[in-house]
Amino acid sequence: MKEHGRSRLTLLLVEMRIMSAFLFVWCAASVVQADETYYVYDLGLPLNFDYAIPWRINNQGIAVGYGHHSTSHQLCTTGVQWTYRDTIQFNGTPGTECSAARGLNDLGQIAGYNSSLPPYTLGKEGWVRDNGHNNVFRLSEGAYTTAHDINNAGQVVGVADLPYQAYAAVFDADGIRDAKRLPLTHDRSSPHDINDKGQVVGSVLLDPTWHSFLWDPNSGEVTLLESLGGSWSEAWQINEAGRIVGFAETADERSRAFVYVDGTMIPLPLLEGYTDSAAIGINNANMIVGHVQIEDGYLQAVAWYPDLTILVLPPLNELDHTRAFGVNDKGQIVGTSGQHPVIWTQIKYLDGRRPIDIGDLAVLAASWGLEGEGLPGDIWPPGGDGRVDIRDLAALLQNWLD
Ligand SMILES: [Ca+2]
Ligand SMILES: [Ca+2]
Ligand SMILES: [Ca+2]
Repeated sequence: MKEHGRSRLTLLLVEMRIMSAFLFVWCAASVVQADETYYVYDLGLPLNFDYAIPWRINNQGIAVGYGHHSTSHQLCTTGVQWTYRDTIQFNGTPGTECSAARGLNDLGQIAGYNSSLPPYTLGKEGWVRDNGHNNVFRLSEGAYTTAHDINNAGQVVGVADLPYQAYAAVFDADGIRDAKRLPLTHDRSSPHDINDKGQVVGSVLLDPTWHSFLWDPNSGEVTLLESLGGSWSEAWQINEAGRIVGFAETADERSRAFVYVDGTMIPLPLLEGYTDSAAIGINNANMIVGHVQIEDGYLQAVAWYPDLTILVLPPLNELDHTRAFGVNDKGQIVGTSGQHPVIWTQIKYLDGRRPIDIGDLAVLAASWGLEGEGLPGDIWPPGGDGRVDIRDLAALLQNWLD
């Protein structure tokens, strides 16, 4: 009976999800251009990985994140970089075999860290990968150090020392210098993002809950963000206009995605039937990505447009949990579908009509094997690579009858 009850519950959840997807399509039809759609594309699990998470994507379409190798300790991850052609794994140094890549800039410099196997006796060391070389550093001799993000001016943010303190420093040919620490008395803190103006956002543990902070390391000014009527909040990314996204507690103790605009916390809309949400990424077009969740259950990746309308991002496989983490200025989104790293990209229907079908295949086939600029079938990688080949066909087929 129990089994039966559970499967009925699962069925109900599935039905709820399908219904909300329907509701969405119906509601959003007026705001999403008919000739545009979001494709989902599998970035590929590195060999022998159980899962992989692409966390951020830059304007060149390079994504970085981390995953778990099946033979590693369960708490040990490996940093990964994806381009449209291949993946690179970042191996740690002796004694710090685990790694993660967390942020990158448009020059292709990547911020990350290595860590030892639990119980972390050797702690962590930060690195900036520049021109294929990992420049490993600790902020002070022997100190626990991580790197979480790097901006286009080479400013790095991370956590250093014990207890964990947020820092901002400059990375250049001489390594890491001019480190500044978050000027607050607190138990621990973690910065998550820095923009090109040098503004830093993250979370700080105070009395005794987490609060979002906005910090300008140059002036030393710190602003604490409110929650959404509850007690805690976490800030995850800031764009060049100073808009901040994250999630915060509501008065009814739920987690809710927010965008902070000119000093005001704005809760982002939920989908019908969902109780919780989180916003993790924002680009300079004010597009926001994250997920909505049914209480302790279904995770659905979404994007919020600047007018706060909500777009459901399609899964690789029906019923996959999906999450979105990063979005670049071209609107390319990275996240996960099930255990797989994915990219969502907006491209046009080749034949001008939904769905992706034989009409689109015919357009692609007409330019098959050709090379040149602006070929109609050149849909992959996003923006085209001047060739219509098997990779373009694969991108089309993965979204057949979308
Ligand atoms: Ca950044
Ligand atoms: Ca079509
Ligand atoms: Ca192509």
